[in-house]
Amino acid sequence: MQLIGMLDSPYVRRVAVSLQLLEVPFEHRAISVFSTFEQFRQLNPVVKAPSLICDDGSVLMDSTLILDYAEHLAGPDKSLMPAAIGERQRALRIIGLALAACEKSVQIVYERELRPADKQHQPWLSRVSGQLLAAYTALETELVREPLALKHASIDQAGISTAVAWYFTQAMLPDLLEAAAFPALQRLSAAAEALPAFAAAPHGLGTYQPTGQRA
Ligand SMILES: N[C@@H](CCC(=O)N[C@@H](CS)C(=O)NCC(=O)O)C(=O)O
Repeated sequence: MQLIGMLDSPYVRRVAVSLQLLEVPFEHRAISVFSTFEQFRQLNPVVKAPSLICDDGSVLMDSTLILDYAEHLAGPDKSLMPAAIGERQRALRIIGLALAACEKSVQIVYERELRPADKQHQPWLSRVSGQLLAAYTALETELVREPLALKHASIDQAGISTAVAWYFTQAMLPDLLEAAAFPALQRLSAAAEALPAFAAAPHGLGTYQPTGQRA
């Protein structure tokens, strides 16, 4: 199967990291929804990243739905989601916060980069920045209350999504949040980025290289 989209998208990156940990083989094609819009449109007319071209040619989109498919392909033994209801509830809360942080970060990036400077709407930026801060404040509180597992064999979807979101925001909007005020998120991010699955799919314009292959 093929994962379509750039690794500077947190949604594409959470899928690329997760597919590795689920041991679902895939080819990554770093096609941009912006600079290579037409090429992307040929693969998925809706032009949403990530898109997953399944082995039968069917095209899935939305990272969470792609991960649902990948989880079922991999089987319950490899799942990145906890089965016990209490742990699952916490994982879902954390993933929801991480996805909200991704969404708010992307909205700010689009507002800053796609809209002409004189058309930027400050009340909207303030609103979205406040929502972003709220999401990361809640994530920090969750991590302080109970740290997430961070080893290759134990990191789960909550850890992956949170680490990917935080790295993305820091990379794209370094002026927006005081990173030192989020020490638990900083620790999680540093540990996650050191894992082979993160290193093989680094944030940026590159292409995922299976571990052991030349980058
Ligand atoms: N909820 C979606 C969000 C995906 C998303 O918004 N991706 C962006 C790239 S970061 C995109 O496709 N942007 C182009 C567009 O929306 O037109 C997911 O989880 O995959």
